[in-house]
Amino acid sequence: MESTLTARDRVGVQDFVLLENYTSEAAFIENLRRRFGEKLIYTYIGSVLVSVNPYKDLEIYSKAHMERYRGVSFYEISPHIYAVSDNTYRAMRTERRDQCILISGESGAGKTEASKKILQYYATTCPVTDHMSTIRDRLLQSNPVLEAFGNAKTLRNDNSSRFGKYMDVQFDFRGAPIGGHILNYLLEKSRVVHQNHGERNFHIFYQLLEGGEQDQLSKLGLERNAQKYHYLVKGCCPRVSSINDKNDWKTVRKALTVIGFHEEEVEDLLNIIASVLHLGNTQFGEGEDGETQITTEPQLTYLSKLLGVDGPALREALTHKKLTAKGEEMISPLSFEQAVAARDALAKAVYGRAFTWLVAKINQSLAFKDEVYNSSKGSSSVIGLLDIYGFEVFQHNSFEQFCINYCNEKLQQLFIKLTLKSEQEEYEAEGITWEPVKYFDNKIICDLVEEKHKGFISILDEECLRPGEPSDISFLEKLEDTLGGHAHFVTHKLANGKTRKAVGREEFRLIHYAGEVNYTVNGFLAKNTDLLYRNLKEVICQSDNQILSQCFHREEVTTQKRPETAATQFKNSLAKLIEILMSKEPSYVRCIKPNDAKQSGRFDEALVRHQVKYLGLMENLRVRRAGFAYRRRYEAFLQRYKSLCPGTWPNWQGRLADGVATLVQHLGYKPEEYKLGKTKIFIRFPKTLFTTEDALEARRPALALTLQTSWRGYR
Ligand code: AD9
Ligand code: MG
Repeated sequence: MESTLTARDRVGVQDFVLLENYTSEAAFIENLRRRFGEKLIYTYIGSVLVSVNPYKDLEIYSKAHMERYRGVSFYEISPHIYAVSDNTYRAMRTERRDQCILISGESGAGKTEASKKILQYYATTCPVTDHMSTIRDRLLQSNPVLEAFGNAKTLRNDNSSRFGKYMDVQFDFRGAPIGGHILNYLLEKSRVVHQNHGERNFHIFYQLLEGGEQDQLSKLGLERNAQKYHYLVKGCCPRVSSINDKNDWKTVRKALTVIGFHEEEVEDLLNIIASVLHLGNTQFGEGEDGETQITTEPQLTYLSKLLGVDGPALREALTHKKLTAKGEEMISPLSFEQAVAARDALAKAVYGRAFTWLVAKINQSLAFKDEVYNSSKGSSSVIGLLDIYGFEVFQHNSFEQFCINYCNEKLQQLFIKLTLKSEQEEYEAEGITWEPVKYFDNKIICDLVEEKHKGFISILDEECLRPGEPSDISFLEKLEDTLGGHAHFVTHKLANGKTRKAVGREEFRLIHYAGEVNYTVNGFLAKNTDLLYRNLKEVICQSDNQILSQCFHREEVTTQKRPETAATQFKNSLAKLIEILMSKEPSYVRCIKPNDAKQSGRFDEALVRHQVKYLGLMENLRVRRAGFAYRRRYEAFLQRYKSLCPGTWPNWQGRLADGVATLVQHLGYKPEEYKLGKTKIFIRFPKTLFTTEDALEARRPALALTLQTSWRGYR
């Protein structure tokens, strides 16, 4: 293998663990900045990969690059997403333990790109047979489909994932991919009916309009012009220079075929997409008696055809609601605003459920088929990839940010627990005394949100279900009553009766592990109940559209049971996710966005500093450095330094541990500088290692430079 080491690779330290001044945030950021300046976007904290989005193609993802990382240890080669992919894969194979790679970072930091690169690495480097190539192709092709339906152009990212995603890739005993499964989290449904200025709806709408064939569009009653559709122009941004909707449509159509969608299913799916657009163009006005009525007849005709429902029933359901009072059903007309809200709720529900259906359908096609892979029964392992929204703080933060930040609290807790656990386990396995590390345990914030009866979500649910007239403000008051005085919950009211200016009257503030966030309480109740009028549901339940009839069940309208609220659903799905992750061995990729302008070569220090904080990287480094800065297996250590000691040169014949002991005694290591475990040497300070490296270079300058290791990169 050729040497991968050049002078450029030696910029800064390749592993933050070897920073002299490891508690200094400034030194941390300076190291990132210097490396970024040399297009070295990857740096480790131990085995955690920190990645800075380069916003340009660095040509470091070719097949040749992949080959270079196969079977090579972290310390032998410069940091890369392929190193993490490969190490995880090898750990899965050799230890026969399920793995997961957790990718985090704020919007636009490069999470989705990272997850795609990992998947491509496996698709390219793992062995496959004919059967398996189908699964491999489907795994790869699930991405464009999910991105079309679940991603959108936002101010922060032209291809922003508007849902969280966890994907299991299943491998057989030979290490070949044989199946997959996707879990999706909290799609941002509100985008279907509204987009902020400069943002778009989900890609699929624009793709269909740009790329769909003319007769197809005619059948759907659509015009090839996004400007005509209210739901597509709220953000005044139907076109994006970095996006080619027409080409993307072709990719998505092909991907749907590869995944195994039938033509009828694709047709049903497109009918739903088109019906959302027609819903957006459905207008209401006042009839002669002042009642709300639909004023756009052609839309209604298309809607009943595309949704496969009875026209008059749909008309009535869009303008009336059904109430049950004292056991009797009553029909009452909707006001103009209520009708608009009912229409939007229907669009969101139909789209949201179609997305869930899509994921289920992809899962069916990725499912591990026992009868095909009979031989590998019972011996498969899994690598899970988590690409989920990072911590978010905007000018205005609402229910969505609350859920996202709560999710990040849970993941941070898992991260701390697992990092500490693996440190502790390693020390114990090596027979070295475990030195407890002090850290901030954010369990207190997780409890604040999710505790039964007195936690945030319980209070929210209670208020949503309360008879009478619950409102966002009454909810805020309840929060104050129950959580006031909690160290991590603050409102505008101060204990002395005065007002805290930094928090508005309709806001509350949570002190997250990553910082303080003010949330506007407006909309919390509505978003949590996610209400769709019962009579609209009844109409859709009878749909001829196969997808809709699978998504809307009759029991929903007949049962007295209230559906789970959005927050509780999210809480439960997060609990399941944490359980899944806990059962696997984790690796981490922490993504950082270098600037807000999506520009290459620009490193905005203040912005990066924020993210270093939100990602808890300093804490991570502190925990990793608390004991020993560096550890290395005996054979690797001996192999590298044996030439520095006559007693170990040219070959040590005895026990490895004795060889290392002889070597470090000769090098003059002091007892407090290192410890010898069962299979590894632990070095407390980076300086010790640097001195040894200097000795090596002084002795064999030419040789040291040609060794394909990254040790020299640590300076
Ligand atoms: V969001 O939370 O879904 O809004 P992500 O997923 O973190 O966000 P994404 O991976 O979509 O961000 O990256 C944003 C853009 O940055 C991509 O569309 C690329 O243009 C760019 N990017 C990200 N990573 C790389 C990379 N390794 N090399 C080159 C990259 N460009
Ligand atoms: Mg993404």
